[in-house]
Amino acid sequence: MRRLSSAPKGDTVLSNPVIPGFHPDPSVCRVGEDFYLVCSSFEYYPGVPVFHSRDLVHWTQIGNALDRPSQLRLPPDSASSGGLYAPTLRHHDGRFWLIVTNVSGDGNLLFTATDPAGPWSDPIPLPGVRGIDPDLAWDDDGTCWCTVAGVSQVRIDPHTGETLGEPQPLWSGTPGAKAPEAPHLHHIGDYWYLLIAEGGTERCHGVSIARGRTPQGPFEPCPANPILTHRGTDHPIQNTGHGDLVQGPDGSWWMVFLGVRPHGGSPGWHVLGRETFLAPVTWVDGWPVVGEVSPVLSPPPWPLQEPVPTPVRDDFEHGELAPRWISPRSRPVEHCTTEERPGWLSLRARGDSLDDPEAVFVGRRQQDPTCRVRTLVDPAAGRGGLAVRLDERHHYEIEATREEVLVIARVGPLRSVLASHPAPGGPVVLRVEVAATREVRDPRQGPDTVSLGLEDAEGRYVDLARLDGRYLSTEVAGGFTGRVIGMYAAAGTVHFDWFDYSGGEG
Ligand code: 6LW
Repeated sequence: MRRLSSAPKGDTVLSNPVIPGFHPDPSVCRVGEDFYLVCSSFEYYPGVPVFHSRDLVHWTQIGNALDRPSQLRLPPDSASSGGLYAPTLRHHDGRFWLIVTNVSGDGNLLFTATDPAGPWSDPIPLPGVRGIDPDLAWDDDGTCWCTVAGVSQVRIDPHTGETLGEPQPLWSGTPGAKAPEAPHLHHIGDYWYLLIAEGGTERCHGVSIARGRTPQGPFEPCPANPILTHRGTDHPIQNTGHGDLVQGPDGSWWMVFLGVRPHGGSPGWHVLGRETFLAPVTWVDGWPVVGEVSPVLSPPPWPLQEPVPTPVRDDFEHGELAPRWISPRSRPVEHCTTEERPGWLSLRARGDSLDDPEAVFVGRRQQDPTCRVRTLVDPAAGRGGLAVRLDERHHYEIEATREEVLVIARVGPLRSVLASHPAPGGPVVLRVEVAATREVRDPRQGPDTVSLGLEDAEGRYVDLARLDGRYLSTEVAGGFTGRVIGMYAAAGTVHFDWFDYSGGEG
C-alpha cells in the first residue's frame, strides 16, 4: 500500500525506505539480474530475513536464513537486542555465503546455501574470529578474508571455520570517531575498498571509506569522509550509516544502508527501528559519492518490477507461517501451531505475560508510521491478545479472557492495567491503531498515538486507551530493534482466526 501510490500526475512514487520497519544493517549482493539482501534480527526467531529484488526498489522476503533450532540458539536468558548482529551476504564459487554474529553465545557463524530462499546449512563456527559485524571477501587467488568491527582482519578457511594466522588491524576510520564497525571489503577496479560505519548507530552515524591496493591494505582514507551522514541536519531520515555497495547489471552503483524516521517534538523518537534505505552512488577520482537520500526515490535506470503486495490478512489456512512472522528467542510447535484447530493459529502460553522472555508471541514488524492492526481471538481456553512489543520491558497490549478485555502497559519498571471492558462473549476482534504525529504543536509531543480497543457486535471500534507512543520507541527503550505487533498467549491456549495489518500514509 505504501510502497507504490499515485502521484498527482499519475506517475509512480517510489518510497524510501525500500524495506520499511525494523530491518537494520543491510548487506546486499547481486547474481545476474537478481539482488539479495539480509538484515540483523537480534533476539527474534527465525533469524536473518532474506529479501529478493530485481530492481533494488521492490523487495520481497523469501525466507529467514536461520530457521531451525540447529542454526539459531537464543537461550531464555539471552537479552533483547542480543542475538544476531550485522550479517554479510556474498555469492562466491557458485554458492551464497552468510556470516553473522550471535552475541548471545555462539559467536561468529558461517552458513552456505545454493538457493538464498533456503535451506541454509547448519552453522560453521568461527571460534577464532573475535568481534562483531563480520565481512567476507575473496582475493583473486581464492584467499578468504574475514574483517570485523574495530577494524581488524584475519584469513579464514570458510569451509572449516579455521582461522589462518593472527588478526591484523586494518583502518579504524576517522581519528577520534567512535565505533568503527560494519566493515565491507569490495574489490572494485584497481582498488580494494573498505567501507565502514562510524560515529555510533544513533544520530552521529555515518559511512566512511578507505582504499588500498590489496585486501590487507595499507588503506588510504577518502578525503571526503564521511561519504554519508545526516548528523546535525534536520533531514527526515536520520542515523544514516551501516551501508553496503552493489553494482547493477547496467554498471551503475548503489548503496543500501540503515536510517530511521523520527517523529514528534524534541528529541524526536523513532519507533519502527532502523530501516533499509537506498541511494545511488557515482564515482569521482576513484571514490564513491553517495547521491541524494530522499523519502521519494528517483527511479533506477531499468524497468521496475511489479511489486508483490503483502496481503493485508493472514488467515492461517496454510500450515507454514509466512517468513514475516517472528517470535522472541524460539517458537516450538508445542506452543505455536496451525494444526490444532484448522484455519486458526493456536498459541499455548509459556510465561504469564509479555514481561517473560519466554512469552509466546508471534508478531510482524510495524512497517508504517500509521497503521491499523486487527485480529479475531478466541480466549475460551486461555488469556491472550494483541500486543505492540519493543522488548520485555516495553509493550502495550489488549488482552482478552472469557470475562473481560484489558489494556495493559509495561514501560520500564512500571506495569499498569489502564482500562477494562466486559468481554462480549465468544471470539472478539481486538484492534490497535497507530497514528503518527504529523504536525508538532508542542516540542514535547510524542512520535505517535497508539490506541487499543475492541470491536463491538456491529463491528464498531470501542477505543479503550490512547497512549503516547514514545514509550515504545528506541529513544526510550534503548537497543537495536523496533516495534513488532502480534498475537500472544499469557495463560492456557488462545486461538487466532486471522490477523490484518494495513499501513497508511504519514
Ligand atoms: C551493529 C553495528 C551497528 O552490529 O549496530 O549500525 C549494531 N550499526 O554495526 C547492531 O545493529
